[in-house]
Amino acid sequence: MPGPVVDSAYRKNIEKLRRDLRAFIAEKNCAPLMVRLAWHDAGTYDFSTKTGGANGSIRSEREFTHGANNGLKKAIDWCEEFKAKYPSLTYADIYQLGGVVAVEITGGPTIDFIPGRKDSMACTPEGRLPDATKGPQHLRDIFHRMGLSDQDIVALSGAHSLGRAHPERSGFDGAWTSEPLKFDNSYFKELLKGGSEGLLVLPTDRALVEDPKFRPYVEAYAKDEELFFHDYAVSHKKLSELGCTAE
Ligand code: HEM
Ligand code: ASC
Repeated sequence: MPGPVVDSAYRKNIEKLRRDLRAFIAEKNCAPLMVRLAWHDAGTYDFSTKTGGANGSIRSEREFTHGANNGLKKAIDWCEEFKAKYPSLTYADIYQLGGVVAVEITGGPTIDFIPGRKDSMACTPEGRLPDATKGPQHLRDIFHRMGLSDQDIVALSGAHSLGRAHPERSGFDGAWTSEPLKFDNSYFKELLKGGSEGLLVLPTDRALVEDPKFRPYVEAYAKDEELFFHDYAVSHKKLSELGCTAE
């Protein structure tokens, strides 16, 4: 659970921001980028040293210039507008609420959001986020370091239901599904098909169907969208709270 309990004024501003984010994300069609921003702020967490996590540090120039964060400066700048409107809210809460609202308004599950994350400008070393050219062992190295499980890896990868890769950002090109502004279980269905004309499969996506421990989750989520939504909401909440322990 993130940080110390917040007071009622803070909570009220969170609910106002939630509405503002719904309107903003719908108007800009930027749900995918908002989810990626939340994930890249949180995904630097190292369980063993308790460094990184959902702490707003991605706004520091040293961190947003990491290769993995290409393209995210745009979303960081959008969030400055919300920080100016609600100065008491932390960047960490703003980024994570953005990710939660983006999943919700594109048709995905409701993700429980607990406010109270603290901000930091401490930049973690480059290389803590996954490298899309690698395989299952790399995914495990990266996500287990965050304290997340094999099941979390597969469930969270379902976020690639949203958005696309951009050659100028990652070097990859294309969307994972035919409706990249709709959050559903189509990412898993496409994975089991083994790739469709014009759609993207990263090496790390393919790893999920090839690895014998990952694959059963892919099959279950392709078959049962409710199960996927349930597990995704649990895993996304964990991701959104990495490094934010109650005091
Ligand atoms: C986009 C890699 C996990 C959410 C991307 C892109 C890459 C990538 C290469 C394309 C970036 C671009 O060119 O714009 C990976 C790898 C992962 C991973 C290797 C390891 C499992 C996740 C997770 C989430 C996520 C856990 C969220 C929970 C997204 C979203 C986009 C994206 C929403 C689309 C962004 C846009 O359309 O602008 N990812 N990702 N990814 N990723 Fe992941
Ligand atoms: C995204 C993304 C962007 C923006 C743009 C809308 O999800 O990757 O570059 O939103 O499409 O401003």
